[in-house]
Amino acid sequence: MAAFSYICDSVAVITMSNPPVNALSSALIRAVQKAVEEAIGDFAVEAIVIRGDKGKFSAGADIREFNRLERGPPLVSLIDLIEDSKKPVVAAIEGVALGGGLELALGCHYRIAHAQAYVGLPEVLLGLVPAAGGALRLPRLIGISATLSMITTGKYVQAREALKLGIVDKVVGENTVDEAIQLAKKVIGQPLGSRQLSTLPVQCPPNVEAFLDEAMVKVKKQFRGAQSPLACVEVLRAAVQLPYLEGKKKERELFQFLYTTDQTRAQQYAFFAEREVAKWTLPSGASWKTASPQPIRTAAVIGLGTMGRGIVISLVKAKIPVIALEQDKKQLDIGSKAVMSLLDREILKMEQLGHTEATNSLGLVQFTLDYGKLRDVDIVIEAVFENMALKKEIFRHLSGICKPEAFLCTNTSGLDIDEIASVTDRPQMIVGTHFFAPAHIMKLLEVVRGSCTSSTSISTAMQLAKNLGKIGVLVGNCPLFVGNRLMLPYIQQAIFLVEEGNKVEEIDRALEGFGFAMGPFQMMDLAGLDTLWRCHVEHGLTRPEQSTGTSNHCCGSKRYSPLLGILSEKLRFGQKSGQGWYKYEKPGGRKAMSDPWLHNFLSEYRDAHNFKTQYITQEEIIEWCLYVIINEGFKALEDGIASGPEDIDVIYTNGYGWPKHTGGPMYYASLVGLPVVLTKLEKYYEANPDIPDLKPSMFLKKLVAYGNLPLKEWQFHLGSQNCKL
Ligand code: 3H9
Repeated sequence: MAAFSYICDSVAVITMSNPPVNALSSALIRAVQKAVEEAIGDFAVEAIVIRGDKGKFSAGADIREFNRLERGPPLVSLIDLIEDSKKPVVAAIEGVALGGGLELALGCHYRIAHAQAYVGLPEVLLGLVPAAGGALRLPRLIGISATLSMITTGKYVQAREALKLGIVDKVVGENTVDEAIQLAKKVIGQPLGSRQLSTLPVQCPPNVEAFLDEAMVKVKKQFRGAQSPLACVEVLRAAVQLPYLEGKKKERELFQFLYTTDQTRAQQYAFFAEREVAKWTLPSGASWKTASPQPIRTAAVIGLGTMGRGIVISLVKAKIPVIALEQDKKQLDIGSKAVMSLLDREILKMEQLGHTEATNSLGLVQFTLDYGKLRDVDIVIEAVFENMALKKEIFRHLSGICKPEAFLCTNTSGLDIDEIASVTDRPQMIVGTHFFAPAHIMKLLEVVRGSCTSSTSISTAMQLAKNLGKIGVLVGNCPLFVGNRLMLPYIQQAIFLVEEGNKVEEIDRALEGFGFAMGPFQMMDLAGLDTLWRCHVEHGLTRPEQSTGTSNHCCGSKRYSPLLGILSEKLRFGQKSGQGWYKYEKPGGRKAMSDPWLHNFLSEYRDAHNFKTQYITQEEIIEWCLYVIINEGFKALEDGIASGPEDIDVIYTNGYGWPKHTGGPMYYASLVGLPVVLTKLEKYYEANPDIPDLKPSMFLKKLVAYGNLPLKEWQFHLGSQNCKL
């Protein structure tokens, strides 16, 4: 676990070893503690270097131990032991120093980092606060403001930025441990007082109380409903107001309180779920372990609209050369300008983060009108708008031009992959890659398997997702796949509630209160009402004879609202046209304002169509809107389109703004209790038999019949016979 060896007679090098990320398990902490005590007690040792095995310092506390009763020897006392050592201790940081790993490094007197390493205090992402002195030592080193930004967001900081901030003393390109040993030797015998961070004053801005009050307001708004970012501000307040030892008590109290909450459990579940989804298996037995991804050295993107632009930037950021193709000169000019300006912004951001090589990215994009240039690329990602005929024409063309080994992907939000594959000479190499806008920022990639898609193609697409810094989730091929399939009933339900007299603002407020970054109406305005309407039309979800409102609100026996179409016909597209469900200061504006025109229009619409007004509470709004997502989630599991509840949760928390501190729709359902969800759905469906989305899924009923089973056991009752992956 931890070994120490002598180098040059005087420096003890302690190596932490707990693969794969040297997480600080109880056993590792115990071993490091023993090694440090030995080194301190050994007369032959004059300085100590602590490093991590296999190029990684440490990813912090062992999260797998969080659910166990054994809490092990506290990391805090190990860090205190290091800081109090009279012999200088140097941290040699390679790979990562995160959470408790960085806290341990902050207890060391000096820190040297490899240029590719990064550091951070991501406890907040697990619903916690740093609890081994990180939030107390860091502001003494880099000040309150920089610490606040790091601990409330949990962001990772690249070594060069860490150097600028003052977190590390030196950044090296190679031989980190040798450099650390040299530094350790150099400082032997020097006073360590100024290097013991806990003894230093906190660096504060002039009016620190007002600064923290303001920070609290901002954080509340930014992380709606999440407790841990607020607790992070509280820890910082303690760092400012209290002496170090009392601050430590407060830090412990907050950690212990958070540790027992549902939010922490939900966020830890989300952490492991994000890693589980990479471990896909097909009914044939092929899996992430058996299939080999093919290398992607070059790529092409077809279509430079919003999605295509973001996809090009994603590829460039992953250092993959891209050929970007448009259909005519005018579109190419517009698209290439937009890509270059996005790229400039991204390069600037990357340079500010210390990526000096970022400017080279400019040379990685080539724009063209010529399909012939796509002959040798390893992968093509088509990103034209959602139209089956157009997509088929493009794939037919690609099939004749691209080399036989090239993978052909379609960025579609829900069209049939098999139909697209059917026009090509290589259906086994056709994959759906559903990116989310803005594609260079959003972390989710739905990887859609058509009935012929090979395991190698899946493996390659999943690996590409990882290389792009995204989370790939494998889903089956059904209309709208998983994400949008669950989203549709949510949107429809929200619109039905408006028809019944509830205000768009109230519905948005209720869902934002639940933790969504924006409610359904602001989300529709952002996506574009015309785009959504076109998507409804393309997927056959509208009544063709009725795009304008008449008195009939049924499609067959199903309730149907024409409102999206009516607003689109009135050119109320949302943000882009300056008016939609809200009005905006100008076309393209972002500040949503309540629109009296819409309120009048809706009131006339309700009167004209004899809607009965049914105001409901905020709690009921949440239930009506979210339980249809959950219900559809159970149906997707039943249909074998998603392989497990974790997949749905990862899709929702990473692609649809579902708050991570509730784990995702399926985890949330398990938290509320499946019998409660079922009873409510039954009640709502009974009152609205014309809304089939409220009809409880058979799988949900089956699970409830077994009692309130924990989420981990759902899979067992699902069986694999239905799996469409
Ligand atoms: C903390 O430190 C609290 C303190 O304040 C003190 C309290 C007293 N523990 O992500 P990957 C596993 S809280 C256990 O696929 P990558 C992970 O599950 C902690 N396991 O690789 C996976 O397992 P498997 C604060 C961990 O290269 C494997 O390692 N620290 C931990 O893409 C590979 O992970 C964090 O929040 C852990 N701490 O990324 C750091 N970390 O192979 C969280 C990872 O079985 N970790 N595993 O699926 C990360 O951000 C990324 O994992 C890391 C590597 C960047 C390290």
